[in-house]
Amino acid sequence: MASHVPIEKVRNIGISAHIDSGKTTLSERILYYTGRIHAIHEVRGKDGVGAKMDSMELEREKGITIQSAATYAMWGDHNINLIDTPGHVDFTIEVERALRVLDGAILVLCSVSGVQSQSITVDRQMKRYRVPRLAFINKMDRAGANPYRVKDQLKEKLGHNAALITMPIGAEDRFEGIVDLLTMQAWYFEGANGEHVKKTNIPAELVEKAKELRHELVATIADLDDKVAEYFLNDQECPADELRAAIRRATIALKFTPVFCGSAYKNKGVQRLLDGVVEFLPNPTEVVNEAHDQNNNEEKVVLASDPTKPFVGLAFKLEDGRYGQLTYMRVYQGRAMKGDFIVNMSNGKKVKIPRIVRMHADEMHDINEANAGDIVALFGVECASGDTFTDGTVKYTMTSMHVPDAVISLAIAPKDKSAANNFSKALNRFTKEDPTFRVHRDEESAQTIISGMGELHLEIYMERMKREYNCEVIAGKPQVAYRETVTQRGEFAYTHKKQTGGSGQFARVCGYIEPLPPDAVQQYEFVDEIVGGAIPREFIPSCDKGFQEAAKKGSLIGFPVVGIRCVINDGAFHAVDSSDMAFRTAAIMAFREGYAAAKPAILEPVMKVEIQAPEEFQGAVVGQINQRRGVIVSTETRENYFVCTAEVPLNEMFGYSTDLRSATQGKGEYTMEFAKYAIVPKAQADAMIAEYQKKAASERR
Ligand SMILES: Nc1nc2c(ncn2[C@@H]2O[C@H](COP(=O)(O)OP(=O)(O)OP(=O)(O)O)[C@@H](O)[C@H]2O)c(=O)[nH]1
Ligand SMILES: [Mg+2]
Repeated sequence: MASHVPIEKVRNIGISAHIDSGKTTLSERILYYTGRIHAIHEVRGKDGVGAKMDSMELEREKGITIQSAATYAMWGDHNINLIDTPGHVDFTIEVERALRVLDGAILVLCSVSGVQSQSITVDRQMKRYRVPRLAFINKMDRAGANPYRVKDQLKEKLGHNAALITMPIGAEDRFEGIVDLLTMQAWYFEGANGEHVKKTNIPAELVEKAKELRHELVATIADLDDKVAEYFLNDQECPADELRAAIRRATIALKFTPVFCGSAYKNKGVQRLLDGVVEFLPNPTEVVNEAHDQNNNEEKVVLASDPTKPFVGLAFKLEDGRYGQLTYMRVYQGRAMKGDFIVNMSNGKKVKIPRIVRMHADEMHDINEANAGDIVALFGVECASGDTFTDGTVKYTMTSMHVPDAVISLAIAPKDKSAANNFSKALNRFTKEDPTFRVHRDEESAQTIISGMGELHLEIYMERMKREYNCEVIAGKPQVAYRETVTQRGEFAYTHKKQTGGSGQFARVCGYIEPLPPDAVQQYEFVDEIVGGAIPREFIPSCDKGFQEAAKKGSLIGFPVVGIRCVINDGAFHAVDSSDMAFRTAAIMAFREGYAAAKPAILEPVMKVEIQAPEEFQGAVVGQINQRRGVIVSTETRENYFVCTAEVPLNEMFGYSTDLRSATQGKGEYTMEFAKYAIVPKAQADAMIAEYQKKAASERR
C-alpha cells in the first residue's frame, strides 16, 4: 500500500499536545475511520487490549504514551503518515524528534482545560521546526466544554491567528455534531462508532451563529490573503474553494491555524479533521528542507523532494527490535531501494540496506523502496540518532534536533550481581535510543548514575530493565542536577613549577574568569588576549583544555561550572621545562584560584509547575507551594476549578504528588517542566557546601 501514491497526496503529520488531551484516542479513531484497524480499543480500556498506538505493556498499564508510535493510513486517495507522541514532558524528546521530521501537526486541546502549560511547550517546539498546524479542540462532550474560549486562548496565550473551521452542535452531554463553516453544512456521526457521516442543513437555531463565525473566519483570512480580501471588501460571498485555497496558503506559511472541534472518545468530528489534514497541511514538496554541504563550506542547500536526485535521509529515532536495530528514517531527497548502499555522513561508513519497512505501531510491513517524502524504518543499519545518510555522491548533513539537558539523576545498581551483564546491556541500549537519558560512572563513589528529564522518565527505564532485561535495580535517592557558576570577575595568576630529577615543569598562566551574559548560547567561552608571546602559540590550546577540565567539577559542591568566560592575558614559559602538560596543570590551578575570587554560586533547576484543583483547595495548594520555596506566577479560576502556575525549585518537588493528593482529597492534578536555572539562596547553599566538604573529607580519609 501507499508506495504508489504521488507525493502531492502524501501528508506526514504528528499529533502532539498536553498530557491526557486525547492524542492516542484520536489516533485510534483515525486508524479506524481509515480502515487500518477494525475495532476501537480505548487507552485505559477494560477490554484489556489497549489502543493500537500504545503498544508497550507499560503504556497500557499506566494509560499514558511513553514512546511515539508511527503508522500510515489512506484517507480517500491520500496517504497519511502519522506519529502519535507522548504528552508527558519527561518524554519530550519523542515530540522533539517527531516534529523535526514531520511536515505538519495536529495540536490537540481539551475543550475544558484549553491551552495548558504543555500546550505552550509543544507549540514552542512546533515553532522551532516551523511546523504548520491544525488545532483540534477535543472532549466537546465534557462538562464545561467551551471551544470559543479555547480558540481565544490560542490567540492570546500562543499568539496564533486562529479561527474556527467547524463549530459544535450542542455541547457537553448534548454534543451532537458539527457545522462545517466552509460549506455551511451540518455533520452528524452515526453508526456504532460514528463511522457514517450524515451531512444535512444547519439546524435553524444555529444558522445565525454559524454565519457569524463564518464571517469571522473570512475576515481573519482576508487580513492575510489579497484574493479573499477582495471579496470581503466588496461584500461578496467568497466561494468555498477559494477560501479553502487561501486557508491552505496561510496555514502552510504559518500565518494561520485552522481550528476544528469534536470528541474523539464519542466518535464525533474526526473525519472532518482528517479532511482538514488533506486540505490544509502541506505535502512534502511544499516544505523547505535544508542541508549543509560539507564539500562547500557548510553552505546551505535546499533539498528537492525528487526521487531522481541523490538520496538524502535523516535517522531520527532508533529502537532495538527483535531483528536488531530499527532505524527510523525520513527520506528528504532521492530514493533508496532494498539492497542499496548508503553512506553515513557522520563517519563516512558505507552500509547496505538489508530491509525497509513501514511501521504500523508495533507491526512492520516490508517494502522495497523508500522515496523522498517517506517516513520508513530500516533494519541492520547501525548509526546514532540524528545521523544523515546519502548515496555517497553528495556530502550533505542535516541539523539534528534540540536535546534538552537532564535535570535529575539517580544512582543505580543491579539487585543481583549476576544480572550485571544485562544491566549494562540495557543501559547501553537506552542511552543509544534516548539522547535525554544519560549514564555515567562516578569515579569517587564508584556508582552508576543515570540522569534524565524527571522522576517518571527514570522510573520507566528502571521498570523496563526489570521487565525486558530481567534485571531488578536498587536505586538511591533522586538528585537534582545542580550547576555552579560565577557572579563576578575573578583574577588569577598562577605559576606551576616542579623540579623532579632531570627535566622540570614550568608554566605561568594569568587572566580572569567572568560570567557570560545570561542569554549566551554557549556555557563556556575561552578567550586568548595574549600579546607578544608571553605564552607560545602551541601551548594556548592546553590552557583551554585545563580550564575545561577544571570546570567539570566546581569547588563548591562538585557540579559542573557553567556560564563562564575564561580569559588569559599574560603568562610565562621556560624554553626547556614548559610543555602541554605543564600549561594544562597550571590552567587547572589558575582556574581554581580565579573561581574562588569570582564569587561562585550554586544553580538549581527551577520548574514551571501547573496545578489544577477544585476551588475550595486553593488555600491549601498555595500554602504548599510557598513551603516549597515556590513563587506563584498566575492563578485563574473557571467553573469551580482553579489553575495555578508557579515556579518551584525541582529539589523541593520530590514527594509533591502525595502531598497534593492529600491536600485536595485526590482531586488535584499537576504537571511540571523545566523552566530555568536559578541561584540557590545563601542559607541553602551554605548547607550544601558544608555537606559536600564533609563528604569529601570523609572520602579522603
Ligand atoms: N470525555 C472525553 N474523554 C476523552 C476524549 N478523548 C480522550 N478522552 C479520555 O482522556 C484520557 C486520555 O486519553 P489519551 O488518548 O490517552 O490521551 P493522550 O493525549 O494520548 O495522553 P498521553 O499520550 O499520555 O499524553 C482517556 O481516559 C480517554 O478516554 C473525549 O473526546 N472526551
Ligand atoms: Mg497518548
